[in-house]
Amino acid sequence: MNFMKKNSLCVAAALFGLAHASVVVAEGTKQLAAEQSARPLSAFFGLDNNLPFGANVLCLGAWGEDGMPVVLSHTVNPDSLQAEDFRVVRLSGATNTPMCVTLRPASDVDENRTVLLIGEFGNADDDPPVKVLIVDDVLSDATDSPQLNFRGTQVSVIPLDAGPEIILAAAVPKDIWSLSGRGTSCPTATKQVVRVTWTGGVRLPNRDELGEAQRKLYKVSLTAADGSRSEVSPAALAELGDADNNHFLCLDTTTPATAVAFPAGHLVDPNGDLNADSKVMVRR
Ligand SMILES: [Ca+2]
Ligand SMILES: [Ca+2]
Ligand SMILES: [Ca+2]
Repeated sequence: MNFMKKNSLCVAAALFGLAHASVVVAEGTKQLAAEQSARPLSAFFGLDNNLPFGANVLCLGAWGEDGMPVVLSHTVNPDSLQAEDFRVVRLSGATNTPMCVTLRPASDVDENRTVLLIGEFGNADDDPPVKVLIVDDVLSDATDSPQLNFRGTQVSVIPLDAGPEIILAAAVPKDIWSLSGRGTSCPTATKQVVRVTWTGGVRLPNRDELGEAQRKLYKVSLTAADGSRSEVSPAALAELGDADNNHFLCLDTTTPATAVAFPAGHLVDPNGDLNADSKVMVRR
């Protein structure tokens, strides 16, 4: 595939946008640059030689392989995604191309930014993976902004024994959260929803789905129009039960959510490692 011509136009448009913004306000430029640069936010060595039998549904032969979710800065066009677009580099410098890549299980509408890499990427105790490179065209799917290409970007690998953390929180438009997806839905009285994306799938240490106690552990910062701040727990959690790395925080207030926090030590990744302390700003 060659998207270069189209992409160079997009880059030109993006540069023009940045130049314009820098004249208007320097701080805004920084924010715009951060928002516009397509890059992997995290690569999480979730399972080493241990993908369950059920993973064969995602990728034939996945049973017993390594699993590494990669969360991207932007949602992507699934048609631009191939295993050959990714290269995993081990500590020794040896490289592997994944056997498969898939947006499943995080494939509900608007979720398509977590790419699960499946294959053999080295072993934790002997030559672990240290870096993921995107070596060919992977394209963002937004229709209201220039198309971005992740080609040429890279990210360090979070080691196997590290716990999961929240890597992204974003406001979800009502026309998205009111759709029924594979997971549970927010109550009808909900006024605002924040999608929280973890570096990998999380469960309770007993493998159950999150419940009331964990709902209360989520802390959402609200910032009113007059600048005053307050903190609440979500009125409900949703997007549960679909085995992906996303949760919906269903809020019963219209005061904009500006940050989300979750304390360390309550949830585990598929390898059984407890979550790290997380606090992230909410993207709009
Ligand atoms: Ca989902
Ligand atoms: Ca391995
Ligand atoms: Ca989910």
